[in-house]
Amino acid sequence: MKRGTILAGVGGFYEVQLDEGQLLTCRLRGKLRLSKQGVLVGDRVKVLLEPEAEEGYIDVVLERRNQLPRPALANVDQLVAVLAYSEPPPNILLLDRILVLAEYHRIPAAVCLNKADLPNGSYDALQRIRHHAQAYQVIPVSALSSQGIDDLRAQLQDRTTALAGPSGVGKSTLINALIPGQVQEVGDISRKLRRGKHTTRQVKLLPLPFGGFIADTPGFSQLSLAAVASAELADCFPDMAALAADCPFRGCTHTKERQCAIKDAVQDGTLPATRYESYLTFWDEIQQARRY
Ligand SMILES: Nc1nc2c(ncn2[C@@H]2O[C@H](COP(=O)(O)OP(=O)(O)OP(=O)(O)O)[C@@H](O)[C@H]2O)c(=O)[nH]1
Ligand SMILES: [Mg+2]
Ligand SMILES: [Zn+2]
Repeated sequence: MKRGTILAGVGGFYEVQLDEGQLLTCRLRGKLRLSKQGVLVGDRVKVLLEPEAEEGYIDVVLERRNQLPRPALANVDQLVAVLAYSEPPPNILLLDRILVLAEYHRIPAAVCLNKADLPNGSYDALQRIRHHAQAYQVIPVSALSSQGIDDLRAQLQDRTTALAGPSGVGKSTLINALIPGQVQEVGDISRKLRRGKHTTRQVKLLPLPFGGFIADTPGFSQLSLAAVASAELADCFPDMAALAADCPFRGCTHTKERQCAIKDAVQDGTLPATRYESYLTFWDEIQQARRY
């Protein structure tokens, strides 16, 4: 039996890359077909090989380290939130939604700011994102000019990464830049924004030529935070969680309390006001979701 990673699955067939590098089409053994556990892209599996054939059977799914919902993806080492300097301009609330979901699923996160080749406009997007996302590494790149691509490559090497971000920021273009010969569908931005839809749909892990895997996760950023309990929300903001220890009230929600270390930190500039605004927005969203 050999070990491998599930790269994709369609209609009962799974594409598996064996640890030796070989690609196989596999079906599930009967007992797995019936199990509730299911099989996800990213799962580490043991495969039975048909002699002489390029097909196999998935016999065992090894224990998952973690699991992202919709798109269902297992064993993710990091989530990289992709934004653009402009076209579209950075959406801070959406960035925080991705970062909170990563924290909630206990997956390390980083930020990639793409389209560094575009003129910077009236404000410095990189400086603003670096200030806002202090707790995270921010990597400026351009998929078109290859600026910063080496830094991104170093961040991705030998890890399984899920890219998340709004439509049009250049996720597919970045993947094409990282994997020579790979042709991800790249969308015409104006057409896409009008449709409000993502060009990329199915979850698929792509092997990186320098080691590791990458997946595009379209739609991830539209996920709701309803599953997050209000009390857990502050823990999903690592920069806030560190400060919350100084709140005088136990179980402080950092919303209506008169004395609150988080509010003090916003006042004295330790915590970016934009981060706190995202917290309040998500807090309300979670409260609303509870009501139904
Ligand atoms: N100027 C510039 N344009 C870029 C860059 N990267 C991507 N684009 C353009 O941005 C548009 C959208 O790129 P995509 O790669 O399709 O964006 P995406 O994030 O995959 O979008 P969805 O698949 O809809 O989620 C295309 O017209 C790309 O050519 C970049 O670094 N600089
Ligand atoms: Mg795409
Ligand atoms: Zn507080």
